[in-house]
Amino acid sequence: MKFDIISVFPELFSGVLDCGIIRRARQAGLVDVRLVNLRDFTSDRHRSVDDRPYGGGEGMVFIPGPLFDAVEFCRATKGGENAKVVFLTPQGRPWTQNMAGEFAVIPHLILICGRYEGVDQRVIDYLVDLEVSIGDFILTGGEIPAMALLDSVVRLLPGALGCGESAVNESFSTGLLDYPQYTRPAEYRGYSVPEVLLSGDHAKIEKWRKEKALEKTKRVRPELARIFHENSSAPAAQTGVNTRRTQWGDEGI
Ligand code: 4GX
Repeated sequence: MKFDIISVFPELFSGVLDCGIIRRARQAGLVDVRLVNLRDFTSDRHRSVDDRPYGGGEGMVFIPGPLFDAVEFCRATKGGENAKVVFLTPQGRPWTQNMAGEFAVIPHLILICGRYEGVDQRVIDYLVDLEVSIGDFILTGGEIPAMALLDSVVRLLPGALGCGESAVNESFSTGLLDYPQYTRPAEYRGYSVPEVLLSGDHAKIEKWRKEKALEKTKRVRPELARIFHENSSAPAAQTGVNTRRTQWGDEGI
């Protein structure tokens, strides 16, 4: 899988690209990430990427020229004609684990990281396939959202996780939050591990974990617990990553 990331701060990505599972996936050739500096596609003396908004108002907006040229450059690479262009923005579709599963089968993604007050609407209308939001809060730019998207997709690529790491049996694959985990020592500063986990009774352990997961989900994410209950009357709905109906509706890729 290939990612092109368009940003005015490509250096922000070195941490996530050069550590852990993403580094290993890159070394194994599972993913190829190219950082594209938007300023390389400017045409004036000051290398400007932004200008003041028509109609007035606070702040600056990314001008269309460098973004159109940068995306055309990314597409010009062999196989890139069909790349999907994603813009990270609080106005986007909320990112989910299901979307990560659907993105993991797309051969080439181009991620556009904006700054300031946003980008010229023509970029969104004529260049971007899908706007994605990583949550209802405002960051200083789209780089951290792009990292979150990249990270959640790369770990789903076949072979990206090691033997001990599995993407199948975790939160959201069950539709619930995770049950609590414990490891040694069995007692630490007087705090002990729940007795049932030391019992060796696997049926009892499984029942306890389900109860804990449901209890936690009800407390922290009541809306998830409701969906879980609706789905458990139709069990086919909860199978795992990348098996569910698309959530992109008419914005579908
Ligand atoms: N999930 N940001 C985009 C620039 C911007 C401002 C206004 C469009 C309109 C974000 C998020 C996010 C910060 C990325 C502002 N673009 N992106 N940037 N939350 O906060 O995705």
